Amino acid sequence: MKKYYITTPIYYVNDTPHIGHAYTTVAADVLSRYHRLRGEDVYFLTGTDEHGSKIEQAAQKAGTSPKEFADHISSEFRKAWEELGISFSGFIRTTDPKHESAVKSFLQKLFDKGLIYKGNYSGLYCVGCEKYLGEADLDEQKCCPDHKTRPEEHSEENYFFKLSAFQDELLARITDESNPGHIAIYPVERRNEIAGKLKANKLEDISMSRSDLKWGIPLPFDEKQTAYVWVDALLNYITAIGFEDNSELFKKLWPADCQLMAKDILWFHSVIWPAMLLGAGLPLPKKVFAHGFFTIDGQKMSKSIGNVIRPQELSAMFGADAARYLVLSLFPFGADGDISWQALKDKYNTDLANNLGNLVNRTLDMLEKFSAKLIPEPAAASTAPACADTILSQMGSSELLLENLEFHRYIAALQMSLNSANQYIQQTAPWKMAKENNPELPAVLFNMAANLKALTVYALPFMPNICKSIWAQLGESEDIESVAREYLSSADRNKSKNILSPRPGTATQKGGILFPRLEKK
Ligand code: ME8
Repeated sequence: MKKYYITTPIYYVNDTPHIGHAYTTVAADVLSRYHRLRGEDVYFLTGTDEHGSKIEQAAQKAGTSPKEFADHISSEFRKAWEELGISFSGFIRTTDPKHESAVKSFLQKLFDKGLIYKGNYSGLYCVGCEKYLGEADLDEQKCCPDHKTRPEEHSEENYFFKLSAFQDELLARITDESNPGHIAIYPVERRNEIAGKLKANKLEDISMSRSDLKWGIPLPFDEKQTAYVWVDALLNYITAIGFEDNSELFKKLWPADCQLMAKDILWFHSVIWPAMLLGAGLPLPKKVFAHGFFTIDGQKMSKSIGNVIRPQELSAMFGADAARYLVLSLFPFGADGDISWQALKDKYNTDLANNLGNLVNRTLDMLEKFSAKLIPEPAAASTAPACADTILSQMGSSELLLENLEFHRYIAALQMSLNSANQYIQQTAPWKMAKENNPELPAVLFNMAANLKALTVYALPFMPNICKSIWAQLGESEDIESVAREYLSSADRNKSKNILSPRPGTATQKGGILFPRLEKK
């Protein structure tokens, strides 16, 4: 069985989750669900990043200990992911003793190899970014442009990681696709940016410990210092799956197949992380994908502006499944974009309330009216055109879009197929056929049910609960996931498409409105 190991960043616990975190996590979930349906052995890791100055300061402000603070916010992330139907396999916290111990063994390994050495560092540290900034990174007010705060002067004796030793190897692994240890960075423009930086500038060694910060993992070779929060955090991708014991899970899963994040932290994932792995003699992730950063109503999302959107608010407004679909539908995954409540509502009304909601409604309505709620027998010699086959083949070729993380285009393809299913009803006009006692009516009603079933298979990774409910309305007693997996993982889909065919005689059960229309205001 092919394995698929996918990760999200582990999120800082200085604040509760927002739509940015949900964006990456939902994307990872959709991919996980799709790969599971393809019959792959999927492991999906997410979690929380709990050490460092940022968390220490947030806890202090809240008048509690960093651990208590982290416990609370980490559980908020878990809750938010549960609400959004995130099907993670593992949830790592960097305060897990297993993680702490594995970080120590990894760092000891690098130290023993002479890749970590003691030195003096002085620089400007931005707590918001949890990194040192150079003078050139600051704005005119000498502030961090992202956090609008003045970085703190730090001058201390600490440990350095020999990042500079890996410059050539990194460049080769990033740019040469024929290299067996190639790390594919996507989108390609970002790959070029990273490669350009590696070509143009000499990599400098990085400070990898802090002498004045207690809230971190003590270094195994100098207990007075703690590991730099990014070094600690990046290691989660291997500590969570049993790196320290070289477990069966670790041997099976590593290297990761897909690591997701936004462009803000691509340098850490495409340069520092691979260098750490090279240092330890481990393979590099196969693919690193940095999606864009979005603004809300044209502005950076921030608590002080008051425009932060929380996942719970999205679920309350649209329902969890629709929220999952909507966040991935507005702009291409690799690009920057703008989000607004209005754009989300408009998309909800067009794609879900009008297109999908209507299709479900009309299909179930007509089965009730013209077929006594039963899936009819399609006449053997029917001449009614079948549309489900076209949907299956169109969506089948769109799967590549999903594999390439082009959610936005995949969603557009799904909408096209929904349109054709709605047009099918318009063109065949079952209400007229009923009036005219047209003998093809049962075949048309059967086809309508078949279209809907085909579409749910392809909407399933985005809207698992809605699709389950549509199946229940169609009277399907079999689990949609098992049936969809049987179809999508079969070697010959033409042969296996019968398993998606509605069964005549099944009693349907019209449910309530799936997507109530939202008014403009
Ligand atoms: O950076 N647009 O954690 P973090 C799109 N702990 N995505 C966004 C976003 C936005 N406006 N805001 C946040 C950290 N994200 C580290 C990671 S990993 C070893 C350590 C998403 O809580 C996006 O995935 O600041 C981004 O990379 C991540 O949240 C940053 O989360």
